[in-house]
Amino acid sequence: MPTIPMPKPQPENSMALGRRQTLHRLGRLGGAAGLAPLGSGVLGLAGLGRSSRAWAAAKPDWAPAEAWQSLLNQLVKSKGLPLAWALESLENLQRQDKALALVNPPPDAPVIPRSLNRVLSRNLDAKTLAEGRAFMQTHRDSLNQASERYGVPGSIICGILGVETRFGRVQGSFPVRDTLASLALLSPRRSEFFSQELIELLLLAKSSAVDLRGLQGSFAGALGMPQFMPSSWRKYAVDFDQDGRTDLLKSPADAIGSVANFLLRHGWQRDRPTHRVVPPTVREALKVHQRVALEAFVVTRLTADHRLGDLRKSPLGAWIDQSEDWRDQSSEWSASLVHLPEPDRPEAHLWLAAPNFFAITQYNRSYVYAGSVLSLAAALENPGSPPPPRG
Ligand SMILES: [Ca+2]
Repeated sequence: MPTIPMPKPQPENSMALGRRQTLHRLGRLGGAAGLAPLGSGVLGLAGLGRSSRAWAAAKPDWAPAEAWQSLLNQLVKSKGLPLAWALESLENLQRQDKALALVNPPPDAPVIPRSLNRVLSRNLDAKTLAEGRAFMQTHRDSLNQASERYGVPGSIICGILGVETRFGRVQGSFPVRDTLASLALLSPRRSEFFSQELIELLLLAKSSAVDLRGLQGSFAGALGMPQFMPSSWRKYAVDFDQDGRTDLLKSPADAIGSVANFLLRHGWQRDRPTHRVVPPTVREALKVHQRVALEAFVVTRLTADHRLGDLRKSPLGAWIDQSEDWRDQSSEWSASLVHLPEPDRPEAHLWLAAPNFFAITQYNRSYVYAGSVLSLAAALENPGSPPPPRG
């Protein structure tokens, strides 16, 4: 997840934060009792003793006092963490102006229209394909084991790791703690989301060997080979090489198992197809009223909302059943049609999408993202295969 999940036009990021809460004894500075309630309009600095002075003194000079207090309140009151530990974890924060600018572009910044073709040309270049084939070869055993355990093919896992970080090579160079703190304390957009992710990061560091100080990631705080946000790391990462620690930064096996576990937990269905690209020739052969009839099966959300049985009765029915994979599926199974965007050609790409397509959109909430992952996966799975139809 190298990019901040953008909320429009598709639904908000739904990755729930980990609910696991650990109660700790309050630290020597007093903890929750030292923090004033939010919303009082008064920060309550006076008369609260050493703990208030400690958190006020620890505040970065660039952080608004109320946001700082809110963050500490969440850590200490909601999560039950020691104030002393929280302050130490947030010591010497450096404001990350570049991350703030990337998350909050100016209103007049040029908008780059989304384009499947452009994203495919970036993600299916010769270097990425060569790196991907080498990665698949080197980590064949882990990929096979993950496929066996979670039901997700190795090529799909590689598609995600390739699009996210070029198989771990490009993991981001933003200091994650300082980046999330800057976004939590200063970002006009989604500061609550980043606050929760910062808290998850601190909890992750507390419960594992992850060293906060040297940790680098994306401008939105995504981490490691699969670019998990801290909440996803805590919720879905697995120690797949069983060396006693879950390491998404350096262990390809852990990254492979964690991506597969994430997809399974977001609805991946073993041994089912993901999608089928509707070829332009098939669409061009349709009459106008048939094209209109297809629109009833097009979704803009992140779920397959139609019955395959109804799609079989649509003008695409014969084409769907040409595919053995699709012909074998029950009529009660779910599928829908999606348009993938191309500037000025809104209907350039039409894909038949199964629940597994939409599971990938839970990783990054975009049809273009899923299309890119699936196209890279297909290219890695079938070297020499023709490039995907470009609409
Ligand atoms: Ca491990």
